[in-house]
Amino acid sequence: MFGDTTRRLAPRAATFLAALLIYGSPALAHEQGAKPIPDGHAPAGVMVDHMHKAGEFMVGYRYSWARQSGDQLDGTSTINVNDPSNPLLHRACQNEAVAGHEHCSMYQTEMTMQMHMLDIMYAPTDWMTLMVMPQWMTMDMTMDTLPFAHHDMGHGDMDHMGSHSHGTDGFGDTIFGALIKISSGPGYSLHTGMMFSAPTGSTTERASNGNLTHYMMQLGSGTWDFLPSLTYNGRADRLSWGVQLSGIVRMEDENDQGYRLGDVFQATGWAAYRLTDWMSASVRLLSTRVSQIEGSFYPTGSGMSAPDFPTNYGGSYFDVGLGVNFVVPDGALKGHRLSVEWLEPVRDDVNGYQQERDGTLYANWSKAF
Ligand SMILES: [Cu+2]
Repeated sequence: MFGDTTRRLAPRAATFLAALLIYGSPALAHEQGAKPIPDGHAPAGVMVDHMHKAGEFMVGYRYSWARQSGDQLDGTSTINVNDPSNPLLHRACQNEAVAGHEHCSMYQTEMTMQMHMLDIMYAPTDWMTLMVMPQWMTMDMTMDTLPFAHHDMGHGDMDHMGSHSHGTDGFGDTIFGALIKISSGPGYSLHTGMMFSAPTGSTTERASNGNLTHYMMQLGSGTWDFLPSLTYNGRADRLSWGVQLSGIVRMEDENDQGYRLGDVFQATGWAAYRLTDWMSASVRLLSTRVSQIEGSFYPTGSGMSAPDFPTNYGGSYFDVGLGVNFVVPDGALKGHRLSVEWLEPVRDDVNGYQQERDGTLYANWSKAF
């Protein structure tokens, strides 16, 4: 029955799509006349940075890779794990609510987070652009036994556990909402982002022992989140610049697992110079503040390492970004954009005990129709 319907409708749908492609695209292609410029978009790591003209549609893909594999940090200072009195061993796993685990036995030696995001934009009018951004997350972590852990723990022969890796991957949270123009004129524009994040990412990822894994290895926040932003873009000839304030506000007290990730506040500013009609280079500064996790899913978490404790999350961070943007200015591939940016950590001031960051790579492709 459904087969029949499909057979009847499929040729019609194909004809309609072909007609849309043949007749529709010149009409939809607002950029046809004007040459697209590489710095028409912000550096790769900046989201919700630009709007579209009425009727324009954009499809984009965003990739990011971030790694922590540096020193173990206590605030801004480095911990020497080979010192038997180090706080990572003696204090990072202390939690008033938890009896029994006074010492950590494991510590994080590397964590990699990758994000694949679809970036779909459509502008029904000039003053509003709608966006949907589903994402896929992949996290990998390597842990090792803390030196001296076996001396004062009741957990058996810790020094035989050694290094081990674990990972999670799957759909992350889905971001959607609208960008609304506040003001624009020759050489500048100002808009606000009213975005939301739906908790489509899992918060029930488990470790091999069946317990829920670390908060940072879960694929989503588990809460409905509000992502407000304010973006200013300016340009004069070959130079362009921008400033963006953005945040993540958790709209629920806790998720199904009984905790809530910290709120996030970011301020970033950048400048880009158009070297040729197809390439621009950018410099960016980024300041990020992340609050501690509230609540806890302990004792479901294993509670043997710092990432199992809410107090070891968040902090304030400062990064410098270097990026390049490319666009195909004309020809068959006109309007295809590619941008790459590297964010180099300058300062980590962490809550509790965490591992130092190595940096973040962003790479985007997009095309507007
Ligand atoms: Cu766009």
